[in-house]
Amino acid sequence: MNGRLSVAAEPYDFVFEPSRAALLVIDMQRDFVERGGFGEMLGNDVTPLRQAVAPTRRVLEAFRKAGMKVIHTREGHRPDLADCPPSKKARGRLKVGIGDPGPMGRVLVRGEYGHDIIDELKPLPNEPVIDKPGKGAFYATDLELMLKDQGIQSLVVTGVTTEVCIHTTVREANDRGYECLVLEDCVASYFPEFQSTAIKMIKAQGGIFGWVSSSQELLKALDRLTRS
Ligand code: TIU
Repeated sequence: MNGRLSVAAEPYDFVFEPSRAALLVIDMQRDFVERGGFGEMLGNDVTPLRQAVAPTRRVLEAFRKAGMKVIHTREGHRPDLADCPPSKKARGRLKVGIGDPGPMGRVLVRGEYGHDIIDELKPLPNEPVIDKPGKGAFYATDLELMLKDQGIQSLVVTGVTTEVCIHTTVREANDRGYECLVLEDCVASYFPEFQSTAIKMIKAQGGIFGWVSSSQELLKALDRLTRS
């Protein structure tokens, strides 16, 4: 795992050291990706999010095969909702909102079936899962400590949703000095127009927040690594 890898990306190639990189799989929870969860309670059709599952699984498997680090996140709250801002609970004036019983258990509450990660992307025991109360994965979590302790500098970012938790996390990471590669087919939005605009916003202005590539390009690079 020595030497740097280069992935064809926009606005230019993303170069990283595999031993100092991690795959971030953000919020691939039933609550966002399946019917009857928080995403649907917000008024969304969840089907566009399913498109990210298969490519993300291929990338996840490639990271595991290469012995590279993987970190998962889940958005949600303590059962007593003590870490849920009242403003967040009230937002949207939902009939069934955060903490209320839904078809997959209490909405966006840790320990409930809906809060957990979908079976296709189930974390392995050696892959940390960061429980986050906000949209960003750095806010009120130990993610930054974990990245520092493991010498991670580069993040390959996948998950949902592109303009909400992906953007917030990539912006937080960028401000902290991490380099982020967002895989366009491994992130998804409930809104097609937000998906394309959010992707453009990341790579515009010389890569103002990060780089954008595809699962295919990333897999090509990892293939070179595992063959060498
Ligand atoms: N609503 C929406 O698009 N997203 C979220 O509430 N959370 C995440 O993006 N994970």
